[in-house]
Amino acid sequence: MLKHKQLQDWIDSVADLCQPENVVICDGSKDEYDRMWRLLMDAGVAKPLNPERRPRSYLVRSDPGDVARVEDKTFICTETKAQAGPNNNWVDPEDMRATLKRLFTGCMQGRTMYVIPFSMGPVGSPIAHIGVEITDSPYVVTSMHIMTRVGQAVIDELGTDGNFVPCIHSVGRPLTDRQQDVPWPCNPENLHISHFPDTREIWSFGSGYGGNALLGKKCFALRIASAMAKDEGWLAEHMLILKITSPQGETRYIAGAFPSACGKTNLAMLIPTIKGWTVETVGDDICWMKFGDDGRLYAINPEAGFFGVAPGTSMDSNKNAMLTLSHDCIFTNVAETEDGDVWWEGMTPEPPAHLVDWQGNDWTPALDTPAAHPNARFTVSASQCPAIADEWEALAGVPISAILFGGRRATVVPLVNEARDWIEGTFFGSIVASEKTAAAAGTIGELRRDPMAMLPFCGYNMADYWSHWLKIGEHEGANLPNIYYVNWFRKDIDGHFMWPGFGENSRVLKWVFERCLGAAEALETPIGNVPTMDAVDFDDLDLSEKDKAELLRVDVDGWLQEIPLIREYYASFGNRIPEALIRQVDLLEARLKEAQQAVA
Ligand code: SAT
Ligand code: MN
Repeated sequence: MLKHKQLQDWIDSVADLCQPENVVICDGSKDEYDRMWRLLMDAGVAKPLNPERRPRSYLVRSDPGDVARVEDKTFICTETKAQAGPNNNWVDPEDMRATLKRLFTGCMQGRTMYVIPFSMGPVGSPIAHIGVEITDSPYVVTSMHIMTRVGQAVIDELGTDGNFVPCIHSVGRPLTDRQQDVPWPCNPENLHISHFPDTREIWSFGSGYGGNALLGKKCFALRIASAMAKDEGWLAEHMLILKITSPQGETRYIAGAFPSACGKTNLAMLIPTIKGWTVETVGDDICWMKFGDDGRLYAINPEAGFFGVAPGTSMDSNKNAMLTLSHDCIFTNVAETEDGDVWWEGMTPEPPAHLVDWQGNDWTPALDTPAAHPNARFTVSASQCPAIADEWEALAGVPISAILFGGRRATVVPLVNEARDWIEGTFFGSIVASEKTAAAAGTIGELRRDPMAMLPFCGYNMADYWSHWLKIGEHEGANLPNIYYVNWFRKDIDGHFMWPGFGENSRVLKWVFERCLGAAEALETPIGNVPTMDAVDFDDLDLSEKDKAELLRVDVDGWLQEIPLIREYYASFGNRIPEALIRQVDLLEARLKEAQQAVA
């Protein structure tokens, strides 16, 4: 019996509903972790990797029908459809409860129900929050051990009446009549990833993979937490957190939101190419920020591990990640080498001559299928990262000096520009987009908007979320971070990337850092403050003067072409769109027209 009556009652009620064979309260111990792996190996879903190459590491192959987050089966169940907004799939809470009751009744028959008390953020931090995940998947237990803080310390922190977010997960495959289990049980036909932001509940059915099943991550730390943050006056964001230190030993913390496939993990673990500067990692995916007494925003990484995309990760693209993965790591859906190690596309310039692919079949480079699934993942403790900052578990969090927003833009958007104030910064965040197609010169590719990189992760109406951002800006005594829009992905007319990216992005971080100290030069332009040519450290870079100028150019015509697209996008949110953002578009348009006339 737990001391926390509400927790015990909830566990009992879920057990009554799901009818597991037995119930285990997880303690987060090494022993428990090893026990889960023995179960997974017996089930034939996991195998240990060669201990001489990857000590204490495992390879897991999921069902080929369960390989990624499924956004069209992800639901936000608020009282009204408008509260969920056009950015979410809404289902009436009563209807969803009826569906879930049907699905979850008896769904754990023949299985063990694991109860995982976990903390998002260091236990005892005022910025952290606690959840309890119930699951019938031992793979989820092992992953939660790495991705969150699990165990008795969390139960102690909860005391007799502490708050927790209840997270219920089932793979949705009861084992009735001693039926033989499959290696990776799942139920894709009945997939439901359901959130109830008002009552702060998560119910996930049918998938064992990633964010569908590790409910602390996108479900809690973003969708539910964004709703909590709105009510309580803080921010739950899809952002990396990094620490940058100058040659003089001055330190600043920067957060950054980027849509997927923009190199967020690489930026979080970047190795600067400019002399004397260092970058360290605080977090690679999620950032919770609350106001400190000094009016600054203090951030924690609520996670304890990295759940990163393996393909494309190499000693060139992200050395720190590669070193992090050298031991005590879970690999899911990567390829296996002949000597019992792992491989994925992009890890080495040439693939090995023979592999076993992510589905367990023989693979050679002659085949035109990928050896690793494109969404193959590593799961690894953040503490193993050679670049992890000492204060990554600081209870008070770290004070954020700058926030970066960025998408993949072949055109229009310069390397970096700075918002004049928080409102303009919120505006920048709201219009973040990536171009779907590599645009030809002079045209804009089709834009996929991903405001604040939160489109799949905001647990309520995006327009209300922008209002919340604006409200944060009005916080009494606030001393807010500067906000920047960055773009590493500009292309020239021949379609080549103009900016080398990766470690060279440290040059932009340096300018941002110096701006925060009031040191670096900028020109006030229609789109905000853009660095002067001399203000960015381009030393020793193989870039022509023309390219440098182009990277920093304010493309007045291009921006003017975007104005109607922004208006159209805002209009899709109806009258919930904050006035202040419409005003930003008006002001931007007026400034651009003025600039256009000045040239003409
Ligand atoms: O599977 S996760 O949602 O955790 C990862 C991602 O899609 O970004
Ligand atoms: Mn993410």
